[in-house]
Amino acid sequence: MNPPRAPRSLWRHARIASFDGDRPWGWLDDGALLVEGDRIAWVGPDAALPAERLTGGGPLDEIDLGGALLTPGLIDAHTHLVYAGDRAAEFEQRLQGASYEQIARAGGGIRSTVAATRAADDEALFTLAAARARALMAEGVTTIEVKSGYGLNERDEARCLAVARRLGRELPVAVRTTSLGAHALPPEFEGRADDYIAEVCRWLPGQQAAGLVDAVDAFCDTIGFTPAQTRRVFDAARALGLPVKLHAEQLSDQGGAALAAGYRALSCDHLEHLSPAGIAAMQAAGTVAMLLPGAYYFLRDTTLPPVAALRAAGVPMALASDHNPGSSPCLSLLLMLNMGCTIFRLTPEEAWRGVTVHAARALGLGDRGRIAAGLRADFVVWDAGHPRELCYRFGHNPLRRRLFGGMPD
Ligand code: DI6
Ligand code: FE
Repeated sequence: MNPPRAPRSLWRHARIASFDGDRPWGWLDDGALLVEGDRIAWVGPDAALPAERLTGGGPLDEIDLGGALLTPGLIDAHTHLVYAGDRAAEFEQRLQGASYEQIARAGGGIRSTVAATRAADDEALFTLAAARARALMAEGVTTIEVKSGYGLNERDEARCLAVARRLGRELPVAVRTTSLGAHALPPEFEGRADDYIAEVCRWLPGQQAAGLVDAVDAFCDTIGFTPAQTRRVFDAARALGLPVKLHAEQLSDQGGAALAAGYRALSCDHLEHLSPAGIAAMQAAGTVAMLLPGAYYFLRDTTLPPVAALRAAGVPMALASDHNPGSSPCLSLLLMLNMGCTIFRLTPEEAWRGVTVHAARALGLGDRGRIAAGLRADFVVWDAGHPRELCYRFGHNPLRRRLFGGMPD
């Protein structure tokens, strides 16, 4: 049996921010969008709608948007969505003066989430992750990257990746999975980080053979892994033809961004302590800078990522929630639009490109993140007149309709 085809639909009189082409915002003042199946068949000025495209080809559902804003579906290209438990008590400890690093070194932090995740069964993990995914989707997200990294053994890493895959099968959202075994050292490997890295490398072929992994990530930092250990993980990924990305320069400058750029990384993420050499290497490699204002805010960091220098170098910047229980328990990409502007001083258009076209690039996906003929029909209609309004307000969700592959929610 053929899967049900999404109906043909024609969306008229929209203000469209397409992020396609050279115009600011890819702006169309009175635009129209024709959807056929799961693809955008045509987009352009409403007055230029080609009549011959509208006849034949089956029934056409026509919707007059009356000047409402239409944008690409949002892409959250850095999340740790699959885990159990929470870290509210750790939050309280931090309020009393303990630092994120001190808590991690004392065996709390990521390790406490690992214990809770290992103890949860598949169904519980799925239920928790699905609720988080739905919260993101309610704000217009249509593609989510999901990392492992709270299993930290062969079985539990594979379980977490399988839960992420299941999200993509059972919810109307696209999921890209990233294997992050090199997130933290599990307690059973205390003092044996090199042995643990050998394990992480050993798991990758099996994860790939099971169809569980689209990319490989690591946490290169003083409380994570060294550049040499990161290199071993990346060599294992490269041997399998898997793209890499890196949690780089979050708490200190380890030269991780330049290292990752040497492997043509899709993205380097966090980057608060990024050096000029790191920027130059990312620029040369075409690596996306993934900015995560939620973690910066929640850890009360004081070193800003070098946004002006990234901009001057022409490094594409993406924005993501970094949803995780320790450093960014945030389920709002709209809030990241606001924080990207207020805290990181992105322009509203940069912030928007960060959750659309540049986020797609950070996932290696050329078929989404813009409104253009031939791309996936993942788009959102907002009760707003201009996308800058969504950067300006916060704690406000003006979503009217979300379309995933041409199918309305
Ligand atoms: N950096 C982060 O901000 C998250 N992971 C990482 O490498 C935090 C993960 C956690 O604290 O649970
Ligand atoms: Fe992260």
